[in-house]
Amino acid sequence: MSLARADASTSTATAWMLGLPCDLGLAQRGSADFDRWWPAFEHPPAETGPSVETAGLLPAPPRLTDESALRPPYYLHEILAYSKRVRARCAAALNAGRRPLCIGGDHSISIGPIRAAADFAHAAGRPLSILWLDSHADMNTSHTSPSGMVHGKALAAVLGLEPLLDDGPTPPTLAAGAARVAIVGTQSIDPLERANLRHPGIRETSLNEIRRVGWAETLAQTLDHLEPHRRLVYLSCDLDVIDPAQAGGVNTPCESGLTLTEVLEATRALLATGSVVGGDVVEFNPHTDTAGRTLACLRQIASALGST
Ligand SMILES: [Mn+2]
Repeated sequence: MSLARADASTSTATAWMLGLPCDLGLAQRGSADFDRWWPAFEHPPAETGPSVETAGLLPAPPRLTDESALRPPYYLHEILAYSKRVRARCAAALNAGRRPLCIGGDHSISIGPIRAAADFAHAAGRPLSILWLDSHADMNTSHTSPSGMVHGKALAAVLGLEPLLDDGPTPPTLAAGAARVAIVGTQSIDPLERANLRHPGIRETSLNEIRRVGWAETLAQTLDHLEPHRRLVYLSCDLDVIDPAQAGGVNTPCESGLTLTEVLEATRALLATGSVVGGDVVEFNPHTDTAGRTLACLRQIASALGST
């Protein structure tokens, strides 16, 4: 694949927006009902910009009628099957010169688009970085997860550390610490999960650390680690990274968080490097949203991610 083709699917490429209403990655329902809000994304107001192409919704497998017998690993097989379909759709979009933008769903939906972006980066001869904006690290595996729920294993699965979620060969750009990963805004990491953060290439910045060094310095250090001048970068935004006063309509809110403005600054700073190969905004739960505030955050971040 030529470098010119790789450039076509970075920040300057047309964003290709796919709705992924899925809540199989956790016990709580709600994120799958995002499909009711999809029309507002499919027919966006002018501020979303004319460059966003909408690819429609890809419905997740249904939940079982009787969930009383459910135990970890919950819907792992269904999520894996769904993830493979998402990966294939995103791979086709990337190869057509589009920049995937996946919205809605719990964080398990990020596995497919990131692994597709990693395949694409490998073919383009570029290493990959991931910016993971999240109050949680999502680095649990079956050995460390207290709940067993897949949305808390999403980043581990992306990096090929959770064999049960192996959706195909781990791209060389993700294997053996090849990727640079910045997890930014953490407030809650499970005790055993912390050991998984010692994986090479991972830099974790807690909310406490951010408030100590300041947001501008955090952003500068994060961009330094992600090396967008030589790497393609994927941005995954879990809405629970935002303070619940602004975005409480999420599945696992924490006490505090970044401001929406800070998240938008990070998004725009990354896009300005011209190296963004894809992105997602996840964990919106309409059932716990108040006055559409979280939906408004989702729209603004998606809009920023979709702009060229
Ligand atoms: Mn998450």
